Amino acid sequence: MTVVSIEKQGDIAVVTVDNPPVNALSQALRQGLWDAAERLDADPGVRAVVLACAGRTFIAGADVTEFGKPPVPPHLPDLVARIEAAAKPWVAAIHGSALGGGLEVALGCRFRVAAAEASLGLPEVTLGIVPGAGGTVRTPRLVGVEAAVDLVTTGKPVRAARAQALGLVDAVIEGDLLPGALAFAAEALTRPLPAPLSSRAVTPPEPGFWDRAEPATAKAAKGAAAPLRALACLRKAAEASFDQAMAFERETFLDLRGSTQAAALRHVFFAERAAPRPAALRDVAPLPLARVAVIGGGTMGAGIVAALREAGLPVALIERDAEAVERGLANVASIFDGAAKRGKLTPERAAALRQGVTGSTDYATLAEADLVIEAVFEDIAVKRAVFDQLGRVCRADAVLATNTSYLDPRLIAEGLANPGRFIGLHFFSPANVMKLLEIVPVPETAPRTLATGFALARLLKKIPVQSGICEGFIGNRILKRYRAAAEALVRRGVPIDRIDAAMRGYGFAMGPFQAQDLGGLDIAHLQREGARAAGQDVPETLGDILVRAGRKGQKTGGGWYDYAPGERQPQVSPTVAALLAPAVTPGAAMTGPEIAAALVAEMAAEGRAILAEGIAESPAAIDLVEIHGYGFPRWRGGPMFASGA
Ligand code: T1G
Ligand code: NAD
Repeated sequence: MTVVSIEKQGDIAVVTVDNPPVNALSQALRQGLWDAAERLDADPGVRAVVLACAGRTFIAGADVTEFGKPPVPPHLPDLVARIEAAAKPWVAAIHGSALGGGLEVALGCRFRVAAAEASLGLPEVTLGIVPGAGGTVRTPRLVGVEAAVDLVTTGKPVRAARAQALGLVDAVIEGDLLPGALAFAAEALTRPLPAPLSSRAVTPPEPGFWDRAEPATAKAAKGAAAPLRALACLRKAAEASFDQAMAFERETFLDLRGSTQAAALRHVFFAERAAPRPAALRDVAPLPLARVAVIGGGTMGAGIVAALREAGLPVALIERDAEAVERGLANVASIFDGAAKRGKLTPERAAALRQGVTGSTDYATLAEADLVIEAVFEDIAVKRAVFDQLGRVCRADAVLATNTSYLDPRLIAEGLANPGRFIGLHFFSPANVMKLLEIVPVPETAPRTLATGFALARLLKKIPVQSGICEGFIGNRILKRYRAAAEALVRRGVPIDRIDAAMRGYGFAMGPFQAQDLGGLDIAHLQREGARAAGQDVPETLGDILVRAGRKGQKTGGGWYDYAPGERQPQVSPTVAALLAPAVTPGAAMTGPEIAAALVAEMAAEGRAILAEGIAESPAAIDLVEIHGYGFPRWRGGPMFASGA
């Protein structure tokens, strides 16, 4: 296959890259571009070159699948230098995404123009590396140090309009890109050419800039190594020569490429891209989703409504009585209004989102719904009554989903007519924020219903993971083991705050006890009490002792910690120490890393049991659950990756 083709439009050559799916810079593509530069330099009939891409995007970066392998020439930095040194000016015509090596190739071009929908970025730090082909050296020469630091250390792409404001692109083309780029090239030839980026100087940043940028970058990185290493490259670019900075960037790139963090982040990258489209469902068409409904407007229901609205769907919200309808609508409104207050939404957008929700108590309004998601009380009788009604009013092919956390979906579906339409869709709180969606089919679930669950995840931009049926599904089952293991350490005398600090040190935003204080200890306690009442042998936990003493978490002013009124800062609690003393044998001395290693090993052990039972399909699926549902540090790759599974 020809990945690079050349076509002449008068005295301007168009170099077209066609390397599906995302025009990644494979060896063949690098060679093809190199050869094109040679050929066009030698062609006296060519005065300028437009570099464009076929398919859905400009060059999306280096080929991530080549990262583990020895690099084969032409190396990307040499290719970028070759294009920059071309005798005729190159104009990058960018649509879709110009990311990583793709943007670096564009920086080798003398000009960059972009379609209005295009985005440009250097996401390398999200893969545990730094740009490896001049991104840290040329970017500050084009847009200044401050903007370059922002682009490179966060890895966040920018849209064309913002890119133009920064100076990253020379023009935004409205209408067809290629004719616009050709016109731009023709016009550029009438003026003196700007200097190539490698021969431009870097404007030094304000005094004290680096002293502020270093701690800010370290804080935002939360333990990931690449952002600070990228910052060091940018500093080198600002303080040393172009060649010295290029050498420093290359050295940093090669060093990080082989690192455990980079391997972990690549693992997550591929797992996330594979998750939305499981191979088993490749030939199964999902049900188109236009009319959706949510039953129950509490914490979860309101969050699910918000997520559906943000994806552009009008939503019907059903509650049990008129008062509950009002409360449910108010819950939804407060999500949007809160986002507007924090500046995340304009007030107009918040109003439009609110207006797309219709509240009702009448199931008859659901006759034409394509999808109904139930989020009522976690009570089997209540849920069954809901599905009994849904079964009677909804279309036989409408997808009927439960958001249950712990109930057996098979029992909820019992007696439902056309059970092929039933499925578990387990959202995480807050449902409009958390990326994870556990998809739980019952034995009767039809492939089309399952495919619709995955389609919904894509629509909501969530990461779907299929789970088999067991208590707590994948995520909450591992959470239970993790919490039990943390309690076991407390029983051996490891201080509660030391355990939380160890997990924060590992990269979690919060330790297990802090997190329980935030969410409340009572829900899990009630669940254990329920099991005990049903005759199961559930041993007394330390959490039970605290709840019995009225300590349910922050909402009661104390749980595992004390909280000053109105404060969220946990304080070590002498009361808790006294309450738990009879259950604690002092003595165990563990370092933070030992604590974290022990607890992550417990998560992975539960993960292995889950795999052995066929509940999860792969170790990567479990890693996605932990990263997107429970705050496991992404750069550690998840508990299975971290434990070598
Ligand atoms: N390399 C190899 N395969 C890639 C790839 C890449 N860079 N990017 C995507 N794919 C595959 C992906 O696995 C999937 O495969 C298919 O393409 C479609 O992807 C030297 C070192 C461009 C915005 O980080 O952000 O350059 O499942 O489903 O939703 O400094 O892909 O079909 O088999 O995501 O339309 C920097 C990552 C690399 C870009 C398109 N570049 N990609 O989104 O499709 S580091 C990136 C994306 C670098 C240099 C450094 C997105 C996209 P399959 P998709 P999409
Ligand atoms: P909640 O108590 O905040 O909300 C439940 C809502 O359901 C209430 O507004 C109630 O009025 C309504 N409701 C009760 N019976 C109804 C009926 N017959 N018809 C219509 N509405 C009815 O509870 P929640 O935390 O939102 O949990 C809802 C479901 O989501 C539960 O199954 C729970 O296990 C699950 N879940 C909760 C979380 C979480 O973190 N809270 C996370 C994932 C899943």
